Amino acid sequence: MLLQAVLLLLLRCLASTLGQYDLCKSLVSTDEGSVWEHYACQPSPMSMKDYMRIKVDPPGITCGNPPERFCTLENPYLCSDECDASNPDLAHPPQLMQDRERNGLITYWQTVTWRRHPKPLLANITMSWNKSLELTDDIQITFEYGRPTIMVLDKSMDHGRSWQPYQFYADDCLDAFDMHPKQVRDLSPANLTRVICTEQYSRWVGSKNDKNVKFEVKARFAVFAGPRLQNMDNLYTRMESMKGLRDFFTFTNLRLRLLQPALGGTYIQKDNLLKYFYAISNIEIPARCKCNLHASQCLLIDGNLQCQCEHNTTGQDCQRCKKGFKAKSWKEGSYLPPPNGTPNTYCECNGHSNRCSYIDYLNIVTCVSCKHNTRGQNCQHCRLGYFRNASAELDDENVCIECNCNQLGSVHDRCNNTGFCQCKDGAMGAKCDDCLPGFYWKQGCYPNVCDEEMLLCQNGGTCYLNQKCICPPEFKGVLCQHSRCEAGKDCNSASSPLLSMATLLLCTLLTYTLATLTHH
Ligand SMILES: *[C@@H]1O[C@H](CO)[C@@H](O)[C@H](O)[C@H]1NC(C)=O
Ligand SMILES: *[C@@H]1O[C@H](CO)[C@@H](O)[C@H](O)[C@H]1NC(C)=O
Ligand SMILES: *[C@@H]1O[C@H](CO)[C@@H](O)[C@H](O)[C@H]1NC(C)=O
Ligand SMILES: *[C@@H]1O[C@H](CO)[C@@H](O)[C@H](O)[C@H]1NC(C)=O
Ligand SMILES: *[C@@H]1O[C@H](CO)[C@@H](O)[C@H](O)[C@H]1NC(C)=O
Ligand SMILES: *[C@@H]1O[C@H](CO)[C@@H](O)[C@H](O)[C@H]1NC(C)=O
Ligand SMILES: [Ca+2]
Repeated sequence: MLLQAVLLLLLRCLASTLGQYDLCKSLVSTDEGSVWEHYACQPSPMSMKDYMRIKVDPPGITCGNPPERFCTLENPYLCSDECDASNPDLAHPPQLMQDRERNGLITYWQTVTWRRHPKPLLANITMSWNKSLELTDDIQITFEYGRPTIMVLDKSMDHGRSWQPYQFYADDCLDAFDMHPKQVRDLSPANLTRVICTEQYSRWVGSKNDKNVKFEVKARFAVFAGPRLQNMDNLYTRMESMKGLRDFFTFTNLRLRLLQPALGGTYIQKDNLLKYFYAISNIEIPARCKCNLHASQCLLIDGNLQCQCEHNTTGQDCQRCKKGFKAKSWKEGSYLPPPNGTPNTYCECNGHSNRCSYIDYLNIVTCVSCKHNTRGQNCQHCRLGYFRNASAELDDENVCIECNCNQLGSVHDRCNNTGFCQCKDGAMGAKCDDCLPGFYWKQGCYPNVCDEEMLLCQNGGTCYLNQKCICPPEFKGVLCQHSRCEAGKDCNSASSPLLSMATLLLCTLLTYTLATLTHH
């Protein structure tokens, strides 16, 4: 009995040192045998510099091609240093920002010097992972030879399609960005996700004193979790209730925009521009893969980080249900209730809404603002004017397809479950944009006036687009069935050069005869 209690205690102890949300499931024994119990889970933090792809802009910004001399800010007359891209010992390529340094040897990427002053010296460093990540600690960028006096850290959450500023850095925020300087410790729970400009990492302190520029993550966590992050449950609870909070720490790409190099604490000295440049020896990005609380492992597969999804989810970020689980629909896991969270293996709104509302008088919970053209209590139907895509699962964004009924040919813009519209008389086809046999299309379907079968044009007339017979001059009528020269009618009025000489002669003779007869 005592042994069992000790064992249990040991297990609890182990679990708490492992940390929360490390396990997606565990086997527990019940009266009915062993069953899996599922929990919310997330992968451990990693050093993401090992997995990032770096791109430096503009091309030609990296020093050494052609080889060039540079000086230092502390001692402007010490200009012996040289950058030469063709010599491995003197080259400073971008990958030296993410290497693992050995034997205390600092390796760094370096740009050309500011010889083109007053044209600004600009450089962009774009870091991509092709994976959603969540920051777990401070981003730290280490600058050799002084930190920039003006720079911006940007982030993208959609693989570089759109970008937003993450933090502004300047030795004079008001001057550089027209923003009042702030520090992260000025932030309160209400404005924690505000984008600030800080002067903390841009002022000149001597190039050896402080080389680091940070994006503070721990200090932001501390606003909710306490100064030593002892109360992470509180942070996780806030992550659930403040949607923007989790997104604030999420990214797929980062970009450093270097706008002005270190100046050594004085004005720009135009007679020695070789001491102005950027040099970065390391970019530390502690983060974890975002797996929506459905994976505890994230592995490099074919060069890309991928969540090892549990809870019958799949996708790069475990953002979908596995095939064969379409009855259930995807939802991200929840940190709540602590300490194990909820895997949320079922969602009522099929992924088309993340809001539900309780309707008092009907006593039902219903989804609100169903997206992707869906409707219904569980967003399980298609909106009017749309029909169900048979090859898409219920939680697919493409689940509803527009009916696209032809406005002129159909009764209304709705269709049945296979996309067939309801046609007006004479119209046919799935979209009612075709006519039944015996009808012709002219902004709708109209019965044929003439055709090749029942309604033949007579007396050599030709049928024009089923709309009318084009009759020879001597015939008229809808089907050219009437002769213009029938007795008692004046066929001369239709005189035309096409009339044959013989007909003309005949008619003249006839008229003459008629005239003589009536004069009698
Ligand atoms: C850096 O990126 C920004 C935003 O895309 C762009 O406007 C700017 O021209 C880039 N600068 C350089 C030096 O490529
Ligand atoms: C990004 O990752 C996805 C899924 O892991 C993969 O299919 C795609 O090819 C990757 N793209 C690039 C450019 O590596
Ligand atoms: C955040 O709110 C606190 C207190 O409400 C205020 O003192 C601080 O200036 C605000 N910070 C920013 C960046 O707006
Ligand atoms: C995943 O599917 C398997 C097989 O149907 C099932 O036994 C298991 O309980 C499911 N897991 C979750 C978390 O729903
Ligand atoms: C139907 O759904 C499939 C699967 O998502 C998608 O590839 C296809 O484009 C959809 N069809 C239409 C017409 O939207
Ligand atoms: C939709 O209408 C078409 C044409 O009237 C019909 O053939 C089809 O069976 C209908 N489909 C359904 C699911 O009602
Ligand atoms: Ca390095």
